[in-house]
Amino acid sequence: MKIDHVLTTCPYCGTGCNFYLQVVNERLIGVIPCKTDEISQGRLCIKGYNAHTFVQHPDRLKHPMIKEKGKMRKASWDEALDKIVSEIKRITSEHGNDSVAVFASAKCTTEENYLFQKLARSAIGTNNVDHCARLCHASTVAGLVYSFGSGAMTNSIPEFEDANCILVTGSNTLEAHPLIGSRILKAMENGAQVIVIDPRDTPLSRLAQFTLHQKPGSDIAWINGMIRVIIEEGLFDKEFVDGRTELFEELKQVVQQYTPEEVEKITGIEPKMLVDAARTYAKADRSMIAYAMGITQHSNGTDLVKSLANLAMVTGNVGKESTGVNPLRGQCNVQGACDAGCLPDFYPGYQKVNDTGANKKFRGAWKSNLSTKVGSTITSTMEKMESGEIKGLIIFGENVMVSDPDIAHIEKALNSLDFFALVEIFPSETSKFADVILPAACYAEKDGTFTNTDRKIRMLRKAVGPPGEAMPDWKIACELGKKFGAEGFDFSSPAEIMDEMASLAPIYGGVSHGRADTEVISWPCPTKDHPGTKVLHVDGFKMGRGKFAPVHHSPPNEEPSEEFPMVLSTGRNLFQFHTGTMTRKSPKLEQEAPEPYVEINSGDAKMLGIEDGSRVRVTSRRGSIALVAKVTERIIPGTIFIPFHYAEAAANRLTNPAYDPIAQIPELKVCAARIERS
Ligand SMILES: Nc1nc2c(c(=O)[nH]1)N[C@H]1C(S)=C(S)[C@@H](COP(=O)(O)OP(=O)(O)OC[C@H]3O[C@@H](n4cnc5c(=O)[nH]c(N)nc54)[C@H](O)[C@@H]3O)O[C@H]1N2
Ligand SMILES: Nc1nc2c(c(=O)[nH]1)N[C@H]1C(S)=C(S)[C@@H](COP(=O)(O)OP(=O)(O)OC[C@H]3O[C@@H](n4cnc5c(=O)[nH]c(N)nc54)[C@H](O)[C@@H]3O)O[C@H]1N2
Ligand code: SF4
Ligand SMILES: [Mo]
Repeated sequence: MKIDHVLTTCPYCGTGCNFYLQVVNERLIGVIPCKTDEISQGRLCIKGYNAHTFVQHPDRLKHPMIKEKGKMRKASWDEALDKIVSEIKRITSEHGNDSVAVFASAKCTTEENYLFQKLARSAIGTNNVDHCARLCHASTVAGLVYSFGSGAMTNSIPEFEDANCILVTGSNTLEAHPLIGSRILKAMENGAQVIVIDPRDTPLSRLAQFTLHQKPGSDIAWINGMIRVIIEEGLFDKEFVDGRTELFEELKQVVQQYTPEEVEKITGIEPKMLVDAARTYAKADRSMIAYAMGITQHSNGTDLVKSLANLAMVTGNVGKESTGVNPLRGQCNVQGACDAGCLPDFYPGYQKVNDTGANKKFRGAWKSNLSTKVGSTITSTMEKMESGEIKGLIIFGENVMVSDPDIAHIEKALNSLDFFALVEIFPSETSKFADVILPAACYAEKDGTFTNTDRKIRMLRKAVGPPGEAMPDWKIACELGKKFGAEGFDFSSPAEIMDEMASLAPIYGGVSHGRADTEVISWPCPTKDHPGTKVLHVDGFKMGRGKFAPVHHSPPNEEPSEEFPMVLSTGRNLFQFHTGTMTRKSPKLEQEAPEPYVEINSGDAKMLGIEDGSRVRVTSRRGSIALVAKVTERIIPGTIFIPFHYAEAAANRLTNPAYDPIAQIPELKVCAARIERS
């Protein structure tokens, strides 16, 4: 019996580890780490080691299906694709092109995402294309584009090891990006000071030299407070501030009122701890900031991101190795889906849809009349579905009935649609609402690329064939494009699709499968002989000077009240991934974290008569769920935490759909709730 080893990329987090899939007779039997991979260095986390287990699960979708009289029946590919095209055409001819929306997928390859947005823009005629980045790092893209001119991670994963100081906030790095977390531990071994600022204890905060706990939603106050200390004590980088930035005086004015005592009132952080942390960050030669959802998922998420950029610029920690502002991107290919233009305001390579030059360029290339009207985000699409303005929806690989805030509202929105098509690998909570379901090939069954959080192009290589009649998403998008009658959907391989994207998106100009097969390239990579770019903004910012943002603290949209006295935060655990369609089919992962739970501080639990392991009910203004209590010291009094992985007690029944006005990212990290014994 022959065992094949196929080198590919992990389908879970944005770290982008490579590993070998082991194949015997078309069966996947295991995962082997890859020692020569620059990112994973021969190690993996438990999700990576189990990434083969869901692929050949019997529940995989195997045939196209059409809903008839409320029941799903098998259909041929032709029939199902024709149905989608005729229904979408009917809707657009009656209500205009913007009455349809497409959700792309950060689980699909960059090549596939390139085709999803091309399908929306060129074949259907709308910029209504978006994906889960909206719920994730939309505020990073908006905030860092304002501050630096580019929304991506400024530095690279290996550089963590050489930093002298690492400030981690709103990132549970060892559980959500374990192989980045282990680089931070390595940095500590090398002598780096690590500062973790998080409302909960995380595995990393327990090891860090500095652990500060703030009230959820209070971050701008401590960031402004630190900047004030740094300026007052002359610890700022005058040369960098004078030479490379603007609006410093305005920033200086705004931070004045954030004295350590004032910051304590807002955040609960002790003045001495704040001052010590500020000094440590500012005095280190090379300080890195890493952050994730604890910063971005707020109704002022864009201001929060800008605020972290202020802190880095004031100390000159941008444009050098082992410094910078480093948003840890979440999904395996959320970076690539953004780069490929699955955003309502950008063509591939962050070229604005309402820029006449860019519009002309893409019209010429795609031979199609493209709209210059900025499209609708996921957040506003849900509202427009409910009001009847958007009537047709195609989703490629998202599970909105578990992942989007205020599920009762999502349910109403999906029920209001005239037509809904879903491309998936498994039946999901969302698939119950679909009129047509198409079966897709998953990561192990196709070629293509993911772009990881530090902008590296990572190859996916087909290890096994897809189940039943399932097809890779890129082929599905090509078939749909052709049936819509659009030009430019005649691709015979993902490599060809990447060539087209590279010819239109300058940041990918030098990227090809030929190169990515043997080299590790980070974009921007404008030409075939360009080596790629590890550190951004070395010689300057895209728009000239880096821009400080004088921003003030503002409270979350919903604050505790008598009826809802607790602050509810939501997030992740190590073993499960998102809505669990994949990890909950992996026996080892499911065994470790099998059921929904809520973390509550031991003092609060005692007061409420709640014991560890007892059944409780958590209720917010939008819904109520029953689950098990985990009594812990890990969380600060007055707050509770629920992982959003479990459909049977979905945290998003409770969450607040209020969103950031600029990025339209919902406030998934704070809402008011009540917890009681059930
Ligand atoms: N195991 C696992 N790994 C994953 C994922 C998964 O589902 N499971 N998902 C991937 C994806 S898409 C993403 S986006 C990343 C997310 O990765 P993370 O953002 O690290 O994960 P979260 O659990 O959402 O939240 C991070 C931290 O924010 C803290 N926090 C809550 N409120 C606040 C606040 O107001 N301020 C601050 N500063 N912190 C706060 C929480 O206590 C938590 O420690 O993980 C990726 N990796
Ligand atoms: N309360 C709360 N809610 C949150 C968050 C939070 O912290 N708290 N975090 C938010 C964040 S950061 C994110 S990124 C979102 C994630 O939200 P989603 O993207 O909706 O979550 P996933 O479960 O990753 O959904 C991906 C779907 O794609 C399918 N899939 C996998 N591979 C393929 C493929 O190759 N092709 C196709 N067509 N389908 C495929 C999977 O089966 C799965 O159903 O959730 C958000 N929701
Ligand atoms: S760290 Fe992320 S990419 Fe690496 S093995 Fe774990 S889940 Fe996969
Ligand atoms: Mo995410």
